[in-house]
Amino acid sequence: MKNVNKQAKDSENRKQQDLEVSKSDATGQMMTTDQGLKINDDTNSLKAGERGPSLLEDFILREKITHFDHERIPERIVHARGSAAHGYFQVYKSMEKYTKAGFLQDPNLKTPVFTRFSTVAGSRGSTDLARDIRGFAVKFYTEQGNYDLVGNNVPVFFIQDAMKFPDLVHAVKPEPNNEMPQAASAHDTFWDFISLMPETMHTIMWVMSDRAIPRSLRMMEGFGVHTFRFINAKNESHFVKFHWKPKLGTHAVVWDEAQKISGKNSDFHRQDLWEAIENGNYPEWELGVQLIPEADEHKFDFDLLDPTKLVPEELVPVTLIGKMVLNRNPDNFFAETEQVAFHPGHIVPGIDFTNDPLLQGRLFSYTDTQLSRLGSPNFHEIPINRTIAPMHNNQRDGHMRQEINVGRVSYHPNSLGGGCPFQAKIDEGGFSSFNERVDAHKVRDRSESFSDHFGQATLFFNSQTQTEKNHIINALRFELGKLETEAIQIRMLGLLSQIDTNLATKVAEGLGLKVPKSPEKPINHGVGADADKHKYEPKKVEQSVKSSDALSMLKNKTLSKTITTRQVAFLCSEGVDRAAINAMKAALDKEGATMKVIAPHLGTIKANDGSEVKVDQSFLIAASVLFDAVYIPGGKNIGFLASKPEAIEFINEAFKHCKVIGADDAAIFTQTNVKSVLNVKSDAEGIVLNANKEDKNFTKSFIAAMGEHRFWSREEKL
Ligand code: HDE
Repeated sequence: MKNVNKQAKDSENRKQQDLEVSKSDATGQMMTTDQGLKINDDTNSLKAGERGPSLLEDFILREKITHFDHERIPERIVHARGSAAHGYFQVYKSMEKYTKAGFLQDPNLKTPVFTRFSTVAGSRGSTDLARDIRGFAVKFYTEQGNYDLVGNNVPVFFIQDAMKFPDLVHAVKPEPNNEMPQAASAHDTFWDFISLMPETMHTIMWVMSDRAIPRSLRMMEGFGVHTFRFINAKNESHFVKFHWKPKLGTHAVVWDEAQKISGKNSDFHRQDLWEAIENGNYPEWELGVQLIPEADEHKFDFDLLDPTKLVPEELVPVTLIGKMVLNRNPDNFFAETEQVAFHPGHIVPGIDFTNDPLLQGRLFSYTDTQLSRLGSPNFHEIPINRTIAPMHNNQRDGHMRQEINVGRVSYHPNSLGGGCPFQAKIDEGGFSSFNERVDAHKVRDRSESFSDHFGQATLFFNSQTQTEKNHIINALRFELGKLETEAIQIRMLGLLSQIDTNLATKVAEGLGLKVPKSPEKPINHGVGADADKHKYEPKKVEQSVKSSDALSMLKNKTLSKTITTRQVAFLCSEGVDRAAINAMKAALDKEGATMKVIAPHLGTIKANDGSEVKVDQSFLIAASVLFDAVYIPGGKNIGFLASKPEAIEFINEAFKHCKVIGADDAAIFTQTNVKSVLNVKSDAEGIVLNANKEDKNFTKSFIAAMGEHRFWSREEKL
């Protein structure tokens, strides 16, 4: 057993060892120029006299400034804002029946991975909490070469054909005349495009749901989106949909919180991921697959090649086949997170593409974009991108080539180099594309089987709890409410009425408009002007599955009750009950949750027993939106906090966002001087009281309530 573990550990470390050779550590070293010349003065430039002009001769100044002048590279055209971590993937049991992919065979093999999460629309410095899809890109450094699973946290995409991707991105990015708004879809150009492209409706439902404002990158699902293929050693194909299921469950914040977090800490997600890994709370996901035999391709109400559709788990269950653990932060953001280059076309034998027209376009785009972003076809040599598999071919030269290819041969076939490098036979691991029969006319067209634009949008909406439906309605009211052009709002109401009449009516109420009686007939603008319009008329196909729990975060079994890594704010001031702090802290520690003492000032405060309590954050810095729950320990504390507007605001906000509030003394909610300013109903759900310190189960009750995460009944009452 020991040997097996060692083998797993060794395989996990292979990429780390590979990166080691490129690391530079200046500890204990002298400063030099790029040429290795030791520098004697890094503060003063070379001048003609103390007060004279700088000399062109100053090669040290020139080198330093020139390097600085060229430090920036173009940010990613989409997914510019991202955070990443290293880790490993391990399969639970051999998947040999379905795929020959090497990393999916041996449960003792740990394949190194580098995973980058991102928002789509914002720039590199934009807020983490934008309403947006999140990228979920995993690079597996397998022994057969790099495999990239470049997915999102939403299982479907806006458009069906790569041809419309530049239009979609132009529409959502800041408007070109004034570069506004940043990292936001709530503006006219986005909704103008969306309202003219009914195929976007299903994904719009997801983006308007709380999936688009995750609580943490560690608490969101991932999806491969497209249908891919698994190919086994007998060359048999199964269609496959990939899922990542987070061990901590799938959780979100609410929109009001998201906007406030953006102001308080725009690195909220990045910091959360970084700190979790630094503290040894390694985030984990299970990889799930939906497998569909080749023969069942046409069995569904939708086309498997259509990326605006998902396969309901009621029709094809998700089988969990392995796990990914992220356990190491990058050493250098630029070298790793910024320079990593993902590409859905990086595959290994055993995995292959389908003819999904969105995927097909992506296969071109990703290498192409690296050429302008990273500047050279040699981007595969950048340490974070290089494979741990042996790499030999006849590609040569180009900007910044690192490899020194020896010998005189750089072509194939050759006899001078003994025919090397050899082509690999299939049984030697050589890749060959799935032998799919394609027999067709060349057409610029789209299949009629892609025409259902509303069926699964309705399925998604119908699958949500009332709370989730309300959040979707409010998100649409917010987004559409920001538009300047009424015609776009009305067009959107027309489309929403095809999904659900109540949804459209509720959104219309918020906008002060009426749902159009005879909405403009949606036209699929994605197809050619002289095409047979009837064929392309968007349809609604009744789905055989009417409601799917897996699509709702609140019904979903992945909504785990664990409170590990959750953050609790302890609101304290002079005279606070020390024993109460200790008891709650100990109980939270046991659950892996963390606490911070929030008080009127930094430094320390005196507890009721005379001891000093260290303050983590003052009210000036802390905010309720940065915490999952609030605890108000007893003592003299209570009277003081009740008169402190910042504390009242803290508690009110936690209540508004349906979070757990625990207090040792009900007085905080009932004192006459605060009653008028405190919006908390002390008998509401999720308010846990330890009146007169009599409740021995208080900490237990508080933790159990935290496991429910939010008490939505309060929101409905508000
Ligand atoms: Fe991307 N996408 N994409 N995309 N995408 C990029 O590649 C593109 C799509 C996704 O962390 C770019 O290296 C086209 C779907 C992620 O580095 C670019 C189309 C899905 C990331 C590009 C799509 C994704 C990208 C920009 C439609 C989910 C970030 C920088 C045909 C399955 C990867 C880069 C990272 C990044 C093109 C649609 C996921 C321009 C043309 C669908 C997670 O190549």
